[in-house]
Amino acid sequence: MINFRNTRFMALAANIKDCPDSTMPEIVMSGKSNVGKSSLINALADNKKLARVSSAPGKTRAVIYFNVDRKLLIADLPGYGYARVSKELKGTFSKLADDYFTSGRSFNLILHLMDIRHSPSKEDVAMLEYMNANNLPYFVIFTKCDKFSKQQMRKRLDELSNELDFDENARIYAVSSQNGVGIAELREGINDYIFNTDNDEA
Ligand SMILES: Nc1nc2c(ncn2[C@@H]2O[C@H](COP(=O)(O)OP(=O)(O)O)[C@@H](O)[C@H]2O)c(=O)[nH]1
Ligand SMILES: [Mg+2]
Repeated sequence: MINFRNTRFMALAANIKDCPDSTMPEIVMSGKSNVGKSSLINALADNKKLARVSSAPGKTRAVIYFNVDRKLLIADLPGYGYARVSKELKGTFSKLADDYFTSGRSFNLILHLMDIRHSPSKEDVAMLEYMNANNLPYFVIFTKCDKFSKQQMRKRLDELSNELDFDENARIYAVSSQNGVGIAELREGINDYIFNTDNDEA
């Protein structure tokens, strides 16, 4: 099992060409500004000082890399990207995040975050379509679940699953970086997915 507590800042890349080469598996954080990407990295690592958490959306202008236990990279993308995901949405996105998915860089898994309280945005729907159409492996992470009771959360998850078109292989997680709900399950899910321990059981 990966020791997520052993997570360190690794590099910052303001340009797709500056992104470090790596031989390690890579996870990409996706989702609009303020959805809780940096907070989730901190929660996974159990280190509040690791990724900068901002209450002012859209501040991150670089891809920030974290090295997890020397076994895994996490790339924290700037806000929303993905202009090429949907032409009509062009202009509302950051070029750097867009480049990330279209430059041919390889990664193993996308964590696509959505706030459980909000209706999925056009960008969320476009991103899900894009990942489905391109067979990109992803987990859907609903964030800020501390805002709901368990019962509300279950109801909301049902609604969202009906509303959204998830790939049949995509796993769905409901988490809170604030009270820790779902974080241990997510660590385990990432570990199993990346290192295929699911397949070793047979
Ligand atoms: N209640 C609650 N607030 C959260 C949670 N995760 C993040 N936030 C808040 O949401 C805001 C944006 O978080 P941040 O991690 O910077 O989002 P990012 O822009 O996607 O990296 C901050 O004010 C966080 O404190 C959560 O699980 N619960
Ligand atoms: Mg952030």
